[in-house]
Amino acid sequence: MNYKVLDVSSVVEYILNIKSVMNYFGSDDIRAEEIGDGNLNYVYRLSSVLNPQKVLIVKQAVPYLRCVGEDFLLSRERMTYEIRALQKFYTICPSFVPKIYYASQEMSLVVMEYLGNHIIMRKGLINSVKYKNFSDHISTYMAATLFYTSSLYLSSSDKRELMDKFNGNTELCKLSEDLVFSFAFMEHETNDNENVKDNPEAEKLFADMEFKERVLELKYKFMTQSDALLHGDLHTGSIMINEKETYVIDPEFAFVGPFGFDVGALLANLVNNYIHHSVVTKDEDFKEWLLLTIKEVLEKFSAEFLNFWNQNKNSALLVDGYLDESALQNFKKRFIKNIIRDSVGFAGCKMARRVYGVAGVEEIRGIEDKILRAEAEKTALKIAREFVIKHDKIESVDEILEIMKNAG
Ligand code: ADP
Ligand code: SR1
Ligand code: MG
Repeated sequence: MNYKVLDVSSVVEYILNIKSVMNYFGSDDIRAEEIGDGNLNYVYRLSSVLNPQKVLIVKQAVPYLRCVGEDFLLSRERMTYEIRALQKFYTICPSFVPKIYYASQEMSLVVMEYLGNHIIMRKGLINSVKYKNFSDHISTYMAATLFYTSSLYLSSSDKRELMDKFNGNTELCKLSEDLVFSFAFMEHETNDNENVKDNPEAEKLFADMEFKERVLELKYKFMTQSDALLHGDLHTGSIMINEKETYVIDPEFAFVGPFGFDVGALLANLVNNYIHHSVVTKDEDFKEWLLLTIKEVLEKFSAEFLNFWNQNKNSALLVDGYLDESALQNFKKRFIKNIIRDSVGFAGCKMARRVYGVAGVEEIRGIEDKILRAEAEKTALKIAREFVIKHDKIESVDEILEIMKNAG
């Protein structure tokens, strides 16, 4: 079928002709509602009238950016990469990725499992909900997806084949290059200019050449370092969760990039939530939980990554027997420490871009009281700056937590 943008009625007509989906529903009494709340795409919840337990999600990319409007063109082929990434990550981590029922590149859509008992993690965190399995789940997800798509596991030809499959996601990579590393730190039409205007903190940020030079180094890493297949937008709005399970959705920004970028995105979003609770709820107990969670996520990620590496001896990088055991372990430890350092740097960029850039986060931009919002923004920029400037000297996770505690 030639591409067309679906709506609540045509999505049902479309789905009635898809055998794998109809097998799931078992009857044709399907109704749809649009539930998308993201920046880019349309998401439909399809359910059976007779059997309301039967529910699936249809997500379709449209040839523009939803949150800006039809004038901001963005190629719908981004869905091709979301499909490929969902499929790849599902083979690596089936318990953390929704099951796909059907996918069509032509229609730029995917039909997937409905996570009806889960909520977007950002919303839970804003309401001070603690998720006791989260650090275990997300550290396993990140260590496995990054390790098993890298040259530390794959052969040289398999790695290049993987890169070929994702190299075409150029528009979304460019969007991140612009939005995460550039526009939010200078005068730009896409910024939240109502807030930038006559704001001394914005002026200070835009004139901070020490910070901006270091951001440029991280941007260069993002553009050139092809370590592993990344989710590419791993914020807490891309995680659906409940007290037992954790799912990672929405990998349309997937590309082969630096190890630290996904870990950094997650860190940034947990820190932004910490700032929200420092400024708005003053919930010290929840802030403690966030600090502990950040520590656990980073330490468990490092341990799991090392564990996968120790279990898999041959790869494009290392030929078994090339280094003696003690040199090998030193090399691996230094390597993983550098991933954490890069993560801290990327986290700094990702936090700072949410302050004046086009897409804010609810924890900060959603604060209605102007004075409190300004306080949250100032704290975010303070932590972000330290993360960016100090990232390559970080020796332990505790130093990251100290930076957070000292700022807020
Ligand atoms: P976008 O690419 O526009 O950011 P998302 O993939 O983040 O779209 O989806 C937007 C929203 O749709 C999510 O925030 C979530 O509320 C809902 N959603 C997406 N996928 C699912 C799913 N598999 N199950 C339940 N809800 C989902
Ligand atoms: C205009 S698109 C803005 C942001 O939304 C996505 O979730 C990514 O974070 C992107 O940078
Ligand atoms: Mg999203």
